[in-house]
Amino acid sequence: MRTALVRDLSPEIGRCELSHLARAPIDIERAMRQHAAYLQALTAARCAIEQLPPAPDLPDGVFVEDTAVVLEELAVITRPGAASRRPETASVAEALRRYRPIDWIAEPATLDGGDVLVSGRTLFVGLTARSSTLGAAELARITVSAGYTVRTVPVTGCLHLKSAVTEVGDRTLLINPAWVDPFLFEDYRLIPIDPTEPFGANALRIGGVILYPREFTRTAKRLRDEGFEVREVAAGELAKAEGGVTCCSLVLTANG
Ligand code: CIR
Repeated sequence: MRTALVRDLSPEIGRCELSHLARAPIDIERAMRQHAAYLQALTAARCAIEQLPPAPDLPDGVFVEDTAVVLEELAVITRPGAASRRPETASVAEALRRYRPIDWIAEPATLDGGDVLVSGRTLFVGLTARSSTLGAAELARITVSAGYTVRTVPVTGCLHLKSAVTEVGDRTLLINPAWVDPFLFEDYRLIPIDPTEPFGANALRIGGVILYPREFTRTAKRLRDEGFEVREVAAGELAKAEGGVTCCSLVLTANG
């Protein structure tokens, strides 16, 4: 059984951070319905849902992925690149310390969980406006004794590394080659997104199941043709806040 840490949507989501999208009005009722359906999809994928304390004053608090990197042996609490998001981490640390020893990315380094792609013992870290080389170095310092290697990856055109590439199967990545260089992952099997669906590289793998945004039908077909079990979720409202399907949960298993 897995546990998914999640947080309810803030009524202030309309004031979220935005980097690559123009601000578009978010229908809060619709966003809440979609978030509830996402939680149901997590439950159907055999995750027990654990709610973090509501944080109505933190517009981006629903995007819990950015606040921590959860590994088998420990959890690393991040120092988000956007100052407005730093108050999100304390409650996540409180929750995670019941599951793992925790450590912290120290000032002045910055790191967003959305920039950390965990693949076995390799931690790919996207270098973005949110995550610094110091952040990658901090992550390396904290995790080296547990046997992890950090590899930094330049990212262009999107918010986070995991906007551009996510792991959908063992040694298999779903990738938008316009935003991250595929040659950096040459020892992986790569599935490119359909070029008409640039935001389609963010998929949430839970065991043998892929939770995936409903609107990216062409890339979903590619995944299904490759043999993956794709479960569609409606994620359009939070996409206006630059959130994808990985962003709204921190999934823990007994083994990592
Ligand atoms: C932000 O800009 O920080 C939020 N509006 C969106 C964060 C999305 N998180 C993620 O991709 N891991």
